[in-house]
Amino acid sequence: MRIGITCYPTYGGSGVVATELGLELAERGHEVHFVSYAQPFRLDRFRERVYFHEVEMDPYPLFEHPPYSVALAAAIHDVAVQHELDLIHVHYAIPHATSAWMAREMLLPGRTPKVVTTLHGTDITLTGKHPSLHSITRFSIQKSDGITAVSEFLRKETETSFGVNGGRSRVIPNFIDPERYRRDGKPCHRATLAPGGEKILMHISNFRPVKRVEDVVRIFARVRAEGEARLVMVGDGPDRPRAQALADSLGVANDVIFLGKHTPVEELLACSDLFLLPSESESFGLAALEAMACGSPVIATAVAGLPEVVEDGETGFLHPLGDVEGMARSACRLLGDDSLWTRFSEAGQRRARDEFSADRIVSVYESFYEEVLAGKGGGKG
Ligand code: GMT
Repeated sequence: MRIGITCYPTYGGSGVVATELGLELAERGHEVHFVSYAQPFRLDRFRERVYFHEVEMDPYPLFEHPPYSVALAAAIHDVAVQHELDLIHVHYAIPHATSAWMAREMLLPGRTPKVVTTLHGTDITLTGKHPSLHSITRFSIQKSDGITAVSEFLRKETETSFGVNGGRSRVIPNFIDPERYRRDGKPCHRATLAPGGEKILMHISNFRPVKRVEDVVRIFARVRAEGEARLVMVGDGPDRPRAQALADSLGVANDVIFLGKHTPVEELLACSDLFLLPSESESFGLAALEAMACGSPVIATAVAGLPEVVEDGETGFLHPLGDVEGMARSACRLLGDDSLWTRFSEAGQRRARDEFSADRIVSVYESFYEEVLAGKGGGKG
């Protein structure tokens, strides 16, 4: 198949999933064309059958708000014509589903690629709900030939908030490559991150308010009060200064390392003893899955799609939103009981490998593409 993929290219789970999917598809012999405003950050070296098309936009004083959605539509259209795409797969509905719809409308009948939209999270739970975007988001999702959501939670939300008939969308969860995400992955940075043999707690995100990074620091401060530990904060975003200030005021700043953006994350996760994800909402929680695959039990909130990834009492502990005290207690319990920790760590690795391996999930995407191309993806309307 010749497949176009559009995603946000910077840090963020939807871009990671889109890029890894494209790379896996290329490995399987498909031709993959990424179309975006910048090179997806995991597209870091030459791969056979993988192409990147940058969306060009000239700055112009009149464009206080540059019309990216339109430029993207034109780029998708041009790539579709030039490379005779069979299918365009867009990740994150806004504005990608709309641009894909525009591109398809521009094409000659009979030569139109099918459009698949994968919903990732805030496109449904936050931004897409805003009155200024709701009707066009709904329209563009409905016009897709195939719709996937990364969790059952998100599929239901799409049904409730956008009236997308449940039968029209398919749940295809996120995935990891178990060869890369593993406990014995090399190199190991434990000696650098925790030179005194301290336990390592880790958090990886884009530090947006939805991630509640201050809760991460509060949980850590309670754990640190009970024993030697270090917190490794990976990523960057608007709430980083607040988290840093809080670590200072709680007297734990010396044990909190703010690494900033860092790839590959699997190098870090392989030496994490506990992964903290106290998010307000998480339609899936790819970082939690990556942590589990690397043998790190997860302490998270029991919200949105997280219970579909982290099994409470098996691969981690889930707590109500804001229950910093409870999450700290669970963290201390796991860190203080080696056999419990080992059981959770092994169960997490097993679950990641058995349920969410790239091998398995990419095949599901391929079959879904086949269905869509055969006109069985749920239809438009
Ligand atoms: O929806 C977002 O906030 C953006 C998106 C991203 O690009 O990081 O994150 C969502 O998609 C990820 C990949 O499918 C999921 O693992 C995240 O849980 C999800 N974020 C939220 O639902 C807040």
